[in-house]
Amino acid sequence: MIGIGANLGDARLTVEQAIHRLALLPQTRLSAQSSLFQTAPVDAAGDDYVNAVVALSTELAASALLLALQELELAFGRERAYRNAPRTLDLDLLLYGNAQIHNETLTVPHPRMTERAFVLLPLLQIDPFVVIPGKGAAHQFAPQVAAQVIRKLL
Ligand code: A4P
Ligand code: MG
Repeated sequence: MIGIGANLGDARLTVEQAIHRLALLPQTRLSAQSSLFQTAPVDAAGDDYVNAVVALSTELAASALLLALQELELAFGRERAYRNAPRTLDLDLLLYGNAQIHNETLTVPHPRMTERAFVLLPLLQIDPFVVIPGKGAAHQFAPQVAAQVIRKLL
């Protein structure tokens, strides 16, 4: 499961393009995608974000997938700098099957995912029964993020 966020420029277009690019990764298939959501910034200043979550089926190892995500972030950063209209794209590896990973470059499940409506609600839209390894059913955390502003984009 991949969390996608953007909050500069045409954030919605950025997220849509990012989903398209994720679907084109080698040895990878897009198996589900959430709606797009407009969300108030959490622990950050600035404009609202557009957020989404996608489920990938992939043969890539978690480390290779993280590298691919970082390359995509860079590619979007570069494209935008090139056009002199900077925008950011954040791609987080939220879940990798049932794996629990903790090393210098990667922590999975993503440590902050249960505290954030912009991750939790799109994730639950894809799979209301999804389990976060080490933490249990994701839906149990939903009440804790109920105060965070999140709106489904049509
Ligand atoms: N890293 C470790 N584990 C992971 C993982 N599971 N997925 C390492 C991705 N990266 C992981 O990431 C910094 C380093 O984390 C990477 O080099 C990688 O090795 P980053 O994305 O470059 O750093 P960041 O985004 O500045 O920090 P961070 O902590 O990832 O930020 P967050 O937690 O992702 O928060 N509010 C709304 N409404 N919507 C948002 O999307 N996003 C943020 C960013 C804050 N507030 C937001 C949103
Ligand atoms: Mg991040």
